[in-house]
Amino acid sequence: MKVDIIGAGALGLLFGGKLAAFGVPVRFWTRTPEQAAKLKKEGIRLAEADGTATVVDGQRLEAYPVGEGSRDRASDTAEWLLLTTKQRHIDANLLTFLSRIVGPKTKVVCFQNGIGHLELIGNALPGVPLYAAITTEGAKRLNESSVNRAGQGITQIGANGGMADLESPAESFVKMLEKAGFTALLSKDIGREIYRKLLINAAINPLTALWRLNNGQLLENDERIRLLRQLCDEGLRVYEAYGIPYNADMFDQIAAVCRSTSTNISSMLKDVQQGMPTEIDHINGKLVEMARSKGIAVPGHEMVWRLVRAL
Ligand code: KPL
Repeated sequence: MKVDIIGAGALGLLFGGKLAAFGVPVRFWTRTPEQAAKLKKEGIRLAEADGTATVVDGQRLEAYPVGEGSRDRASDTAEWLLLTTKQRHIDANLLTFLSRIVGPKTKVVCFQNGIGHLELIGNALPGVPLYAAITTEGAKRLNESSVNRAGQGITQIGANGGMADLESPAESFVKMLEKAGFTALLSKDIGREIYRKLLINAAINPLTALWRLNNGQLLENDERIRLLRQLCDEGLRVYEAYGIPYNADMFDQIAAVCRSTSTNISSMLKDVQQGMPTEIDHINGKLVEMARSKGIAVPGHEMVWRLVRAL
């Protein structure tokens, strides 16, 4: 069962590295030729949260820059394609590239935060089975070929649109992830998980990025908690208007994520610190878009969206 990993950031290296260590043939598609060469030369160094480390020999990996030789390799298609890039890298070039490397047996799993990408990919790859992955794995890329697993999380995989006939292949993928050392499960309602994660990210990420705080510090004073709650309540009003199901304890879930990842910095703060564009448009921007088209006021999301864009 060959696996393509598109995007060798923290998540790509973690999933690709552990699958390769377990013996799955893994092919990385990187953003730069330099990273592909480094992975081939040095392999992947993967440190677990308990301090143990594994090195996956580069000889056992395939690695190419995105775009290179995709036509030649079209006959050698993977069964699973894990899209582990950030949303902002899903552009016309990447979509064209994906349409060239998928084969008749390829199934695509999207690991992005936010919403909007599944529609883009679904339109670019008609007929290709599409899954979403929601993961709480914490990983930190140390350099182009090494990654630290900050903490073991849970990865939920579900078919986009919840199509029942896509469940049985997903079961075998989930089993493969489990054998490779992940806690994974099949979700029959991944849409609900996507929106749950969207609101967690829409509340935590912009506030940590604007105030330069780690996730746990959001709970350290009443003013921060009040804003966190405001973002949560506004988001739930949007979900109500669209009939998107949510649990009544959504704010408690957000607070629980702040506590369980208290010393972590959010991916948005990380992007800001590295001077990279953030995912604000795909997270709060999408919520604002949804709210506007139903005439719902979401002043908190409007404000953080503008402020983070201006950073
Ligand atoms: O997913 C996250 C992110 O940083 O993007 C959270 C859950 C907020 C953890 O940091």
